[in-house]
Amino acid sequence: MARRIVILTGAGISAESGVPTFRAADGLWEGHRVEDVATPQAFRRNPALVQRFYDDRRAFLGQVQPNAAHHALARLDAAWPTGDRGELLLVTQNVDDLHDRAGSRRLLHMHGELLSALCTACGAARRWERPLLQPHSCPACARPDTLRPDIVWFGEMPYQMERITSAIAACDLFVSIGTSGAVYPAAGFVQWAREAGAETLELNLEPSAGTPMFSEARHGPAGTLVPQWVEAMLAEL
Ligand code: BV8
Repeated sequence: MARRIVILTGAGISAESGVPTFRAADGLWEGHRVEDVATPQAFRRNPALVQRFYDDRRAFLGQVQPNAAHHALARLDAAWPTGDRGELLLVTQNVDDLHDRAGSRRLLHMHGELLSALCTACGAARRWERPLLQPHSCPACARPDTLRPDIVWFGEMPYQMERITSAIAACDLFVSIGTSGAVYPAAGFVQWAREAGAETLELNLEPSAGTPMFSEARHGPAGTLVPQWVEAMLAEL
């Protein structure tokens, strides 16, 4: 029985909640070219466009709910042991708050969060729910109009990489859910897990760039596959 589990999620787990994925035909990137919004250069060049892109997505969170896949992972987190009897870590690439709202606790957002703002003056990150494209002051240093989205853009270092690498090195099961395997370092996690001797499972709507790396791949909607997988894991407990 797997004891130490690392789960990676991507935009596909939020698709059935109505959150657009990045690379589908109607995807987010369709509306905006990647280099227009998700890089520090874009932010320097056109801060209003970038702020508005994230303000729109932050506001949209109020219209979506966690789906059966988010809730199933939260049930697994609540039931799965910790310490030397087992471990679980949910690493999400998603910047939405659906895992948080579903109740996952052992959770980290490696690419940041829409509901957080980062001060370009003092470096503090604080919870932020309103638009940034309006006059504001940093909750930490009080300077005016210094906040940016607390999002990891292309060319920036993802958050908590040490914690992620040590969890993968120690895991015996790595599960990837709803990600295309297009962006690194997240797309390389399955390789690290294989090198650690872990079992690797992909749950995705269709084959991804990483599928050949997984010891097992199941294809279908996360809202169906993830609860099924979680129920089987809970039955093993
Ligand atoms: C870094 C936040 C280093 C923004 C994101 C060449 C080779 C290797 C690497 C690079 C390279 N050139 C550049 C790089 C580095 C670059 C990179 O990987 N580029 C790619 C384009 C090649 N990476 C970086 O820059 C990263 N940082 O490398 O730092 C460094 C070292 C030292 C010092 C400084 C820095 C940082 C990348 C982070 C970018 N930010 N997100 C935002 O959200 O606005 S990336 C964004 O896209 C996501 O967070 C995610 O990570 C990524 C992929 O998206 P997915 O989540 O997979 O979504 P996608 O739409 O692609 O796929 C959805 C999947 O779901 C599909 O497979 C679909 O089939 C499936 N699906 C759909 N519906 C369902 C479903 N599955 C189940 N059920 C359903 N219903």
